[in-house]
Amino acid sequence: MSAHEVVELAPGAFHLPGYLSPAEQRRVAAMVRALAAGAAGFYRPQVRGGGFMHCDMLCLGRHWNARTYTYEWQRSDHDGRPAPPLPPELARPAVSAAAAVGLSLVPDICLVNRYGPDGRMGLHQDKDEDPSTLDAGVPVVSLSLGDTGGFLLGGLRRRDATTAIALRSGDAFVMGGPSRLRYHGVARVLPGSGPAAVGLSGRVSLTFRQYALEGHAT
Ligand SMILES: O=C(O)CCC(=O)C(=O)O
Repeated sequence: MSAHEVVELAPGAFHLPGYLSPAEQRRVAAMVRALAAGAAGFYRPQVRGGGFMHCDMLCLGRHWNARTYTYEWQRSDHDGRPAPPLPPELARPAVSAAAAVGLSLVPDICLVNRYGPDGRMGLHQDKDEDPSTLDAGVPVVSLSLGDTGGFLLGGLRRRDATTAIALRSGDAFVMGGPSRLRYHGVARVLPGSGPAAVGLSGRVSLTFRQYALEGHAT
């Protein structure tokens, strides 16, 4: 039984408000700042149609190509640099958040999203991982830092109704099991709402994923 507050919004969809302590938020934020200052930092992905996403991204472990919607080792849609490795100590709280709701995640990918005051992300499914993990309902776990994000949780069809959830600095969100392929997005960011001590401007979300089950695709 988890000592943390857990709100189950649907089978397999869990909001864990305040999952990261203020000290943990500062630790994760410091790691994000260090990664952002590295050779392969944040960039603004350009999507298939030529438009740009409304957030910056930094992919760890594997790179998510915004033009092909596939994972790859190099940032071939940006600067060709290899995706930096995912540090296990960054992934640790995502593993424990999944365990807190009875799910198992061995993350090898983290997409770090950085939203400015006008940042948002349209409704989408996270379905570019290997079918072995999608079929098994291996969760995607997000950690939120900085400004509050207006997160939208939808259903399994794009047209399904959505529920709005405020994701505040320190919150974790888990989508696994029958909710693994739910549509979701970020409608808006509340500028200036985050704790200054975290030391990040805007909102940063870290979404941890497992590409494949052991023995499946490489
Ligand atoms: O920023 C968030 O909370 C959600 C990010 C997201 O939907 C994604 O990375 O697929």
